[in-house]
Amino acid sequence: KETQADEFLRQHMDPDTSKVTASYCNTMMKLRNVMGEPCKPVNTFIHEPLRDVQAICLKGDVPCKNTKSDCHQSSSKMRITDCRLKKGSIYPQCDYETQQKRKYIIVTCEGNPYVPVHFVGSV
Ligand code: T3P
Repeated sequence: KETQADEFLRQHMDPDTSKVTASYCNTMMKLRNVMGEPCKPVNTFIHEPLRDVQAICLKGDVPCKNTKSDCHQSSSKMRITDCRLKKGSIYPQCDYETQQKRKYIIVTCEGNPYVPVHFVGSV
């Protein structure tokens, strides 16, 4: 069974990509099997080394806006791509807009080792 940590890697990690094209999200959301029913409204891929993303869990405690465990914010801006579902897009034709950004990211972490399990957002 896929652990929450593995799910985070599948849905949110793409360290080896630096430049993305307009079709990136439509390709990646299918390739990584992030397409559920209904279409997932927003999903972020992180283009930084895994160790740098895992390190976020060890510092940078910030309050969570929801009920989830513990939130941690990166100490530097990270290269990310936000995939946003286009208006009117209906499953199974989940059509995504690709937006490259550099922002601080916020994750929740769990377990031992204490690793990212959910992407909370970017600021
Ligand atoms: P998951 O918990 O599987 O990582 O917040 C609900 C989901 O939306 C959550 O999925 C994370 C995802 N999400 C992003 O990937 N990027 C964002 O910027 C936001 C706000 C949510």
